[in-house]
Amino acid sequence: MHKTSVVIIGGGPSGMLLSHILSEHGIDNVVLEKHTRDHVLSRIRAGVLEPGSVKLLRDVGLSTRLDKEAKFHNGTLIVWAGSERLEIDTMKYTGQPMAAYGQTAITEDLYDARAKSDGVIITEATDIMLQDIATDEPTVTYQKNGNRQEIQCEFIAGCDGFHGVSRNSIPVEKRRSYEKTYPFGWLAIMSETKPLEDIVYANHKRGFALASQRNEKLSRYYIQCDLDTDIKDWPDDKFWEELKSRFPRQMADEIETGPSIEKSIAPLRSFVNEPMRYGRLFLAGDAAHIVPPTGAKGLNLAFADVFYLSRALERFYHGNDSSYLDNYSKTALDRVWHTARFSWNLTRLLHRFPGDEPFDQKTRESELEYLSRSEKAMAAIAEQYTGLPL
Ligand code: FAS
Ligand code: PHB
Repeated sequence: MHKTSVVIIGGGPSGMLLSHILSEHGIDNVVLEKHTRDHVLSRIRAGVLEPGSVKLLRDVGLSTRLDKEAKFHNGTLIVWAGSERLEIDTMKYTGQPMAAYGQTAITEDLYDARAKSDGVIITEATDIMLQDIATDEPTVTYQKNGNRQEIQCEFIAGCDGFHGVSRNSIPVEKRRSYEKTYPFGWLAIMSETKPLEDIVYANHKRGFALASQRNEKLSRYYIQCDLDTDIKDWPDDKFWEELKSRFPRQMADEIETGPSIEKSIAPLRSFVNEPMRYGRLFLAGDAAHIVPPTGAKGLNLAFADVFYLSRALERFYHGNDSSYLDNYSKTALDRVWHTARFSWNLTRLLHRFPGDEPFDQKTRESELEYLSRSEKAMAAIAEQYTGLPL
C-alpha cells in the first residue's frame, strides 16, 4: 500500500508535464504508465508548439533544449489551386512565433527532468483500476511484475490518452461524448532530409498535404489518404511523387527526397468528453478530447489542460482554495470546444471529401482566396492558430 497526493495515469506528455509541475510545487505524485519509457519515446506525433505552450515550458524550467533546437516560424503557409499561396502570419497579427519542436523531444525532456528530480514514474504498470473516485479517498490498483499494488491518494489525473482507462471509469450515465470521424486519414513519412523553410499546408484537388520538420536535417510530411490505405502500397518513391504533385511546382522542386525512417497512417477524429471531472478524477489531454491534427492543436490543448489542472491543484494544496478545481472542467472545456471547432473548420477547408461536388472545391478555393485578401479574416485565423491566451 502506498500513499500519495495525486496519482497520474499515463506517462505521455500530459501526465509527465503535470507530474513535473506538481513536484515543482512540492505536491507528491506518482505516474503509472502501462508501457516502457522506450516505447513511449518511440512514438512520433506532434511537431508544432503554440507560443503559450513554449511559455509554459519555459516557466516551468523545461525549455533549455527547446530554446536551442526548436525552429521558430513567424508564419505558416497555405498553398492551393496549384499556385496560390497565403501566410498565416502569426508574428504580424499576434506578435508571436510558432515553434517546430517534436513531441518526441518534449517527452524525452520530460522524462529526463523527472529522472533528475527522482520523480516516481512506474512504467509497465498494467491492469490499472480506479476505485472510489466519487469519494474523498480514491485508490488506484495496478499490476507490476506479477504483483497487485494499491495506492491511496487524494486526486487522480487521467492522462492516459484516448484508449486509456480513466475516461471510462466515469459512470456512463455521468458522462457524454461528442464525436466526428473523417472519411480519410494522413499517411505520414519521416526522412533525414533538409525540410522546406516553412511549414506548408496544401489544399489540392488530389487531396491535402503538409510539409513540416523536426530540425534542419529531419523532415516530416503528410498526405491525405483513404481510410483503407495499405501502407505496403506506398513505397517511398510513390509517396514522394504524390506529395510533390500536391504542391506548386516551384515548391515541389525544393522538396529534398530520401529514404523514409518512419512511415505510418493516422486516422482523423474529433472527440470531446464532458465533463472533464468526476469526483476526485480529473481528465487532461487526449483522455478527454481528440482534435484532427490539421491545426497542430492536439498536444497544445493537452498542455493547456495541464496548465489549468496544475494551477487548480496548487491553489488547493497551498491556497486552501478548491474553486479552481471546481471550475476546472468548464475552464478547460471552453478552450477545448474553441479548439475543436477551429481544427474541424481547418480540416474542412483543406481536405477533399469523398462525394465532393466540383462546387465544394470551388467554394474552398474561394474561401482561401478571400482569406488571402482580407486583413480581418487573416487576423482571426492567426489568432486561433496561435491559440487563445491561457
Ligand atoms: P498520449 O496518448 O500521448 O499519452 C497517454 C499515455 O498513457 C501513453 O503513454 C499510454 O501508453 C498511456 N496509457 C494509455 N492507457 C493506459 C492505461 N490504461 N494505464 C496506464 N497508462 C496508459 N497532435 C498534434 O498537435 N500534431 C500532430 O501532428 C499529431 N499527430 C498525432 C498522430 C497520432 C498517431 C496520434 C495518436 C496523435 C497525434 N497528435 C498530434 C495528438 C498527440 O500529439 C496528442 O495530443 C498527445 O499525444 C496528447 O498527449 P497525452 O494526453 O499525454 O496522450
Ligand atoms: C507536424 O510537424 O507533425 C505537424 C505540423 C502541423 C500540423 C500537424 C502536424 O498541423
